[in-house]
Amino acid sequence: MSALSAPVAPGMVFQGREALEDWVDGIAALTRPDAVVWCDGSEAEAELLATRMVSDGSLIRLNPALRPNSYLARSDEGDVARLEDRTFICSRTAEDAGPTNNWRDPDAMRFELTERFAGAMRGRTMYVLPFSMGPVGGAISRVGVQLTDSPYAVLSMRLMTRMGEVALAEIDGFTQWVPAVHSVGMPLVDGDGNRVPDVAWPSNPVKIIAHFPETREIWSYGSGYGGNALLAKKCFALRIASVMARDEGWLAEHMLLIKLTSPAGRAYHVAAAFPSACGKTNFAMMRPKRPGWRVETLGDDIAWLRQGPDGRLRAINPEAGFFGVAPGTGVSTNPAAMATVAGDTIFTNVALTPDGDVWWEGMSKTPPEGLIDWRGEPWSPASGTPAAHPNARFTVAAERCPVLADDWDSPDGVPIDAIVFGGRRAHNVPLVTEAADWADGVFLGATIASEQTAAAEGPVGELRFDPFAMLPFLGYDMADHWAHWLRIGERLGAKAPRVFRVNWFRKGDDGHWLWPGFGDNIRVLDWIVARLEHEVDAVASPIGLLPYRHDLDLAGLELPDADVRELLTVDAAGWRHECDEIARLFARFGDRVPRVLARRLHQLRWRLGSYA
Ligand code: GTP
Ligand code: SPV
Ligand code: MN
Repeated sequence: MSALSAPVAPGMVFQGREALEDWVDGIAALTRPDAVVWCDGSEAEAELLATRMVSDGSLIRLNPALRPNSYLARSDEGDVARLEDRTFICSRTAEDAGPTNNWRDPDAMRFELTERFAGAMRGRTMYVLPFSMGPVGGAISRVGVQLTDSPYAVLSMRLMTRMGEVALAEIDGFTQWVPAVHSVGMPLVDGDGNRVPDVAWPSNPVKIIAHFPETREIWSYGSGYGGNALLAKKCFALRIASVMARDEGWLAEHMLLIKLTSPAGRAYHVAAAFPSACGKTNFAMMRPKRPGWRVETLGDDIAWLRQGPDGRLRAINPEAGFFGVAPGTGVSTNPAAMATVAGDTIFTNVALTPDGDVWWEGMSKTPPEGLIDWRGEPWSPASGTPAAHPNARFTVAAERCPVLADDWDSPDGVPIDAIVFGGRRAHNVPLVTEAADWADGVFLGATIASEQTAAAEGPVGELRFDPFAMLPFLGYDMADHWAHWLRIGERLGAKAPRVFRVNWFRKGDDGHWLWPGFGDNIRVLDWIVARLEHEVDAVASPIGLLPYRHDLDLAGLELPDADVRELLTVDAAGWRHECDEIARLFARFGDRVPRVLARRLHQLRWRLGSYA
């Protein structure tokens, strides 16, 4: 096997149709599938694949009367989330990947991948998935091609991207495309050449998600789940795209995108970065609890932003679907998401009801009787485990969303009025603050911290810094990313969007949420719009501009006075401690930290020193 040379030599250019065909042939020669199928992205093709998966037991067809054209997949228990310690950035130098990424020497990684992928697809079909990130032919859009031996990945990529003929037609003689190779790492032929039976969720105990920033390549082995397998998403649209964006002067960010219309009838576009499982999908589909406001969805996870010819920052959602967290999603918290997943949806790792529908924690107060849990076992509340995996997800096309904005696939994107940073913070971070200027905004983004969630393997609840909500998703050095943001701001000048920080997750000492969240978050957007329109003043504090209490619409909430005070005040002692943590974060990057940010930290400490 090792006699096979790596099919992709460093320096190879992934450009044009002929190179694409050569590359597909080369990967097929390495991985040795039984067949190679170029996917056209059609309905008929998807139906055929799904039907085949239902008959081989890798998908469960849900009751068409309750959940038309929808399926349930159950993953292997060892393959339920992104694996950050198996995700690698293989830039030429370790310095370029930075201290927060797992760096691997590209030649060593290429050698390992060649060994692992040799014969990895034996007995399976290799699917060729051309896809466009962003509206086909759009100014900010890019194309990629994923090769995969997972039909689940094919069905998901068809929902998540503009996949198939439309994207292939974009690849002419000059088009550069991003190559992405994916195998679940479980060939159906053993070492002696004998066929082995398939399993419902093939995967390999060894998992590698590798990125080569210089050649823009993605190689993923051993996992079929989410961001590990749908390579257009985090691998391309964030890790590889962030490197392209650095080199070309734009931004690829872990951000939702909304169109917000005020009671006055004015429309604004807002981009917001929150770490994984911290509320982007909910924010993106918010049903405002205050009259006259409207929130419409453009994207729920990733935004590509670029300065337009008019000098303003414009953004697109490069994706075409949602891969959303199921638990916690219900008609009271996110009715738009519930309507979106009413049909044409793939559910993964949720529970199954006796009548063939799905259920998860938070969908309703009391679980239906006779549930089968995400592992396929009978379940009751007495089981003591969740019925749906905490990182159970739905995969569905954006077009199904009842509150999708009409300009969601505008080829030139939408102009951004405000950027919002957030995280899951039980303490310290107020409900909302505004950055004094762009550099302050970059400081807010750089110092996002959040309690860890189930979206990745790791200790849930532990506080960690997640700068720009990009810690697991940036393809280069994090401090260089901050410098890049500062440069973008210089170029935008007076046309730069205003920057805010929010926190929906503040808790009281007894553990209750101080803020109702969800549709009531519109009250915070209301204040943000009032600031954009210069309608209200703000209180200067060491950590940013805070709302005057009387400028926040709290009508009908009946929040205890003490809770409101806690949501809007700055605890100097807590922030002095936070400064120590930020200093430790900055120290990890040495002198790559932009001087402006180091100076802001210094100033923050001084201001806190004299703050009661
Ligand atoms: P990824 O897809 O992993 O990037 O996640 P996301 O950022 O889109 O998070 P999502 O909107 O799916 O929310 C994750 C969890 O946070 C769910 O369980 C939600 O119920 C919960 N959540 C979202 N918004 C709020 C809020 O305003 N308040 C509270 N308390 N919880 C929220
Ligand atoms: C996240 O973890 O931020 C997700 C899910 O959006 S995944 O696609 O698995 O990365
Ligand atoms: Mn995400």
